[in-house]
Amino acid sequence: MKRKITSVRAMEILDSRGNPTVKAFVGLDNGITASASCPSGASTGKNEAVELRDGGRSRYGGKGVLKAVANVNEKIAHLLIDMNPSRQAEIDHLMIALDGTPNKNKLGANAIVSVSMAVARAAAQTSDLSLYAYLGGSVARTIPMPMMNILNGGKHADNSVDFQEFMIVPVGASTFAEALRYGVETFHALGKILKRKGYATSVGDEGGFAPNLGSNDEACEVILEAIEAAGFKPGKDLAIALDPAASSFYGNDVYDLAKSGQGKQNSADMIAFYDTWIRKYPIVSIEDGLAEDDWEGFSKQTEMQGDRIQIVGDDIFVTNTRYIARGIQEKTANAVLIKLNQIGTVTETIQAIDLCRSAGWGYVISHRSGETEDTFLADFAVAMGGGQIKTGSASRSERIAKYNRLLEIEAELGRAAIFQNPLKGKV
Ligand code: 2PG
Ligand code: MG
Repeated sequence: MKRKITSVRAMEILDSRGNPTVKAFVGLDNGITASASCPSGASTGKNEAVELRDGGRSRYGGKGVLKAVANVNEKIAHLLIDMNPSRQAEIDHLMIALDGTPNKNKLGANAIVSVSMAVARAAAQTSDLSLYAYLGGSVARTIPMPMMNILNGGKHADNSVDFQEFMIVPVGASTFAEALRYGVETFHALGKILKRKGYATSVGDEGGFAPNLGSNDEACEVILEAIEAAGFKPGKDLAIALDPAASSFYGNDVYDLAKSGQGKQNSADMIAFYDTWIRKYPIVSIEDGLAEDDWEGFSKQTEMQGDRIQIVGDDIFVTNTRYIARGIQEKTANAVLIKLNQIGTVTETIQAIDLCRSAGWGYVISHRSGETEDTFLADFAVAMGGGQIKTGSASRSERIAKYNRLLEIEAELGRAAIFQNPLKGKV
């Protein structure tokens, strides 16, 4: 029997940084109501779809989202009432057309994406399918390899580390549950090492430690020490992935490593710097090693290092087929970071992933630094089958919620679950 949407509404809730965000609810004529919440970035790409905030100073320092909430309640709701919730692409395109701008600045990508995700959930529930099976089909069964950000710097932490994310990738594990345990044990070992060295063990926005280290190199050194202290072999059991988020320390053609005091560098210096690190440390993936405007630098890095490691574009592609298509043409990278709220609908996000697949590129499904308890991401990663997810460290419930959901999915799939290292040959 065909189902109909009977209600669409939204409310203002808080994200993991205590900033307002949108939660949308979609109700159906069979009594099912599903909800979804929008995450929020700190190191945002300049071409991302617009997160509509109220401005002014009277509420939440201007960060309120009541305008976006009103857009759901007063505009989007009328548009979607009586529609069949399984018509995801049509629903998303109706919202895109109602907004009418190239970057969703009228209704707000935060309004649109929350509804888009809630529609998918409502349709899944009404079909009696898990979200991953609804979006990925009944053969979706690849559990993603986690990239766990156990040391935070850049814009995500008030410390002396320029690079935003130092992640561990449990490449030697044979199941997701085992991979998670490798990561968690290494995270705890890292905590003990930092404490012994007299560093702070408070955590950053994504749940990784945020110590005031002497240099960016020291971050890799302490992680290697932690991998060994936890009883694992660096490069064999756990590898390293980086997200320097270089747009955040780039300006006037210069990369300024100001937080660590390592000075100003040009694009070629940065590539040479990564080259040294790739030789020295078991690095399998570098995301945004260069800035979003440095297309030439990105291509150069891919040419020089793309056969040895995964080169991921985040700020430069913003999950947008327009920029990914240019990237494929110019050989800018060999993988894309995928964030639903960067583009604003489930349909467009899947289009971006399809483009990656057609080019033979990798894709990593990613959280934002500001998250909620919503676990949509975990199901989405399994549905898309790319085998990679980035969803933070081994602390902070908004990160752990996604890992716990992946544990559940792996258990639900039982013997059918596939877990493998998508970065084989990169260490
Ligand atoms: C990134 C993300 C997530 P933010 O740069 O990849 O880790 O950070 O959400 O702040 O853009
Ligand atoms: Mg990034």
